[in-house]
Amino acid sequence: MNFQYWNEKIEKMARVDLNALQLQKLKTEIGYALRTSFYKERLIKAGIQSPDDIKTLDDLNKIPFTTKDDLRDGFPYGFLSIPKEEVIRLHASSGTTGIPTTIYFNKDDIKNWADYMARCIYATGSTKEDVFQNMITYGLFTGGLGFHQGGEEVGMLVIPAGAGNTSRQFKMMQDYGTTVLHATPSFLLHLETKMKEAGIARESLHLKRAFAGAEPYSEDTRKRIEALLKVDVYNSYGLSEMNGPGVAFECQCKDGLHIWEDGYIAEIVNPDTLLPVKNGETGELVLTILCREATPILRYRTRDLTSFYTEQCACGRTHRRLKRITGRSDDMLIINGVNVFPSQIEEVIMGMKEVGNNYLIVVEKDGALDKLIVKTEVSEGIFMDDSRSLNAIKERIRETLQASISINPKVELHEKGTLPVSEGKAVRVNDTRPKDV
Ligand code: DLL
Repeated sequence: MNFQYWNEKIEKMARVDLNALQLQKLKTEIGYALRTSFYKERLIKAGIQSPDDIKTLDDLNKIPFTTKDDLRDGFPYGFLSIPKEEVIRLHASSGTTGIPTTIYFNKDDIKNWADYMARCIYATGSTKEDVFQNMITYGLFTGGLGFHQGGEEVGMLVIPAGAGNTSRQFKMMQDYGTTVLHATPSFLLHLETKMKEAGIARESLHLKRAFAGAEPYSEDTRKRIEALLKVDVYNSYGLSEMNGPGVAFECQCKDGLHIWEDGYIAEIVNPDTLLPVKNGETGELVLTILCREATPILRYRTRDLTSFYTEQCACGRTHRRLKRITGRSDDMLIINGVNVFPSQIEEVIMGMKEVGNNYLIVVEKDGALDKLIVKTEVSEGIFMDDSRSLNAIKERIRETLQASISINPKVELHEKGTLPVSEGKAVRVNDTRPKDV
């Protein structure tokens, strides 16, 4: 394979040099943090009065973790480290509480973010020759503008298509000769369903690759999208608190996501003890940003569960790779006492050829007990009036799920294209149990 690097010197930097660079940038970031009302108090309490109190990377351990609640408590300006007139943009995510987590950027912060995004896009083999259709929400959500700037930085022709409206998306792909797509994995699957419905021949399109992220998905889902749309799919990870997309991305090897360690310090901890896990073990990802001045965030608990690969990647990049995010420490379902992650269910069903492109997990109370219902669409060629084969399929899905998650679910089959599709991130779980139980 012919690998290409956006910034070869940094991407292939020796570990000692990378660590030295991290230390230097961490000290700078501590300087920014000491200017914010939130961290000033926290850091001084932790014995850090100035950047010089950080002597080695291990001194990071002196700094308390930051949580989403802290960011909300600091709303609106508790984390701002520069005068307001230096701020040129904000992004925000609202979540369920109504108080938005708001991240501010100055000019250099936006430049840095675009540069990391360009690094990600270029690592997939994309170049200025590509036509890039960015089919994700623009606005306060970081996915739209984040990828947009990165694509422009690479020099691609960027189409700011936004999310939804599949027929318009197909028209743009045909009119402009789109070669690269960006969307959530659930939207890419939906697109394939709609493409068949609209009678659009794959050969009439010029697609080569797709970037898919912003929500968890399994390796089988990747393979499915690749087979259906005939594109290479690259996993993209990020979160608004750390700019948005551009934190970690797959290279052409498609085997784990390189986390850009000159921009982020990554730790993986046990979510209960908050102590580091052994290298290669799964735990919660904790991130410290090293590439933003306006809103420094130190040791942020992402809640995302992952692990580090222990070996270096074949592409020659030295920045460590994260395994596909399997879920969040706060999205685990407890069903009659058994723990299950939605990603485990997806992993089973997306590997079954009878299952179509969309599914929904419902959890209900059935008397005193919990009931798990897995609703899936059936794949093409399976007819809803053939009750004998439908029953056999249901039984096969039920048995396979039970063997894997130790819960006996009820399985419901739905016709292709009939389960709800959301424009943004897919809503995969509907837990209707009363919250106080
Ligand atoms: O989703 C930023 C983004 C936009 C990433 C576009 C990639 C592409 P938030 O809305 O703040 O930001 O959501 C962040 O989404 O903590 C994960 O739980 C989840 N997530 C993001 N990417 C992935 C991925 C954007 N590739 C939250 N795999 C994160 C699994 C992901 N989960």
